[in-house]
Amino acid sequence: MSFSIHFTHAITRRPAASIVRGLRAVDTGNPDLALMQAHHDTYIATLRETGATVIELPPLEDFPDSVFVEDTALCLPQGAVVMRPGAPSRLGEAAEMAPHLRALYGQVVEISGAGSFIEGGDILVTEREILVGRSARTNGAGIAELTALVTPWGHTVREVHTPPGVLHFKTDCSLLDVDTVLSTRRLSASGCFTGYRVIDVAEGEEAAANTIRFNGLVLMPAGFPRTRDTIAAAGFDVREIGNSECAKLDGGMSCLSLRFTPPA
Ligand code: CIR
Repeated sequence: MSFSIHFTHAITRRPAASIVRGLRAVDTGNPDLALMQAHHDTYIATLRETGATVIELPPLEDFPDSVFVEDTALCLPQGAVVMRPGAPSRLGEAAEMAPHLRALYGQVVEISGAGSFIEGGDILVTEREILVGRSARTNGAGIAELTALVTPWGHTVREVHTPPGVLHFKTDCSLLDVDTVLSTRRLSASGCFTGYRVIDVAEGEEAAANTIRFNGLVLMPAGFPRTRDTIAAAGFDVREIGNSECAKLDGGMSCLSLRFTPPA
């Protein structure tokens, strides 16, 4: 089984009413909590359809962005790494996630340096390496700490760049199978995916680049028909999930879960 696309577990967190105070690069209006919850329910049901166990954590009103659990940790086969989010309002979310990981993993380590910042949205795990994008949320010290923690576990970390003005590295890319990456052209043009098969999202559908491959399915945001058809034509089993409310907060498919297989 390939650890980068096959998972027995996922962790999600229900959106809180405070989501209306969530961070956003451009204000396009507040998300509708009921609609976001409905989309979230479909997302979880789709993950469960693959046979995975999905642990749904309760909302955290003190952390408006806490539905975006991906940014709090990196889960690998050998252990979990608790992140240090670069957004000050999100820093405390990592400590809220740590006990849930300790319940499942023998090894849970933490990014701890006061000047180290790194968010899970900047990390793409493939079968052969871990790509980490520097961004407004992830700095060199954070990447150095992550590298020191996961190298003994047998992983190779490669630093890459997030396109200017893009929140996270994975806002613009995702893994479709062990050799195939879905990417925006502005990111793939940087050459960071040399050696992978790259499928570019359709022009004007950049927001479709953040998908997840979860067991047999590719979950993608609804509303990007040309990219959907391209992914389906490449042989993937695609599910479209409503993402209109998370998109108002720059969130997408990957942000909404931690995906992993705890050690037996
Ligand atoms: C934030 O700005 O942190 C949230 N509004 C969105 C986080 C999205 N997370 C992700 O891409 N992994």
